[in-house]
Amino acid sequence: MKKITAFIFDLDGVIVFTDQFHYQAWKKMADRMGIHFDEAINNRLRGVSRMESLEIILENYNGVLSLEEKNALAEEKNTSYRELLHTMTPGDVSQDVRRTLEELRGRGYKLAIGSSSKNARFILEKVGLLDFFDAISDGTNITNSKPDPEVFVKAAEYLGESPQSCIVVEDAYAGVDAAKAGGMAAAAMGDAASYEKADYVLQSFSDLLKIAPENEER
Ligand code: B16
Ligand code: MG
Repeated sequence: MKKITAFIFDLDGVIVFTDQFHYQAWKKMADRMGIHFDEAINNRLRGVSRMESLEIILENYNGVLSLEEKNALAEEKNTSYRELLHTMTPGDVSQDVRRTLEELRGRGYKLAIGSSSKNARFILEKVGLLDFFDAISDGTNITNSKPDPEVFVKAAEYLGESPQSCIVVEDAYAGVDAAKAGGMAAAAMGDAASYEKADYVLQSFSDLLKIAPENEER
């Protein structure tokens, strides 16, 4: 097994919890359209791109929409979502997450973001982490979203590391699948913690320190 030299973090559900904002914004659009939408459906949207999320929501819509209409709905949702993101502050990143990131950096690991979101940089700026990571791979630099490995493969590339040297930290089944498809190890938390494909299960974010040896042991 290759030595682990880097961690690639999913954003929503791992570093911050914007899933409730996604839910509220999609719910507002779905209610206006008379489409049934609930938390169970929202769970299926984890790690999935905006347009693919819309397609999942439209499974409950009895009608046919043009691409322009779909784009308008995605835009409507994104506008509501960004209004909610504006309320975020550095306080939205827990002490557990901040301390663990600092400790991993102190142990000499490279740290990257691997998020499907086109709003990733905006979110990172709001919580004061935009300049913290060594690389950011997000929805703006990929053509295929999770479970395709592209976002993580790009993150490893930007870091100058081989996929086998990286551990991906994910909360979504699609994200764990993406990591494995990219040849990386996957540490799962939250929704994905019960996924058998995960190599590590995290009860808390700081559990990462247990799988990240100190410099001298590496
Ligand atoms: P946006 P992640 C994902 O972020 C979210 O989990 C998913 O619900 C969302 O649809 C996707 O980003 C796209 O987000 O509309 O902001 O481009 O978990 O990959 O960090
Ligand atoms: Mg996520």
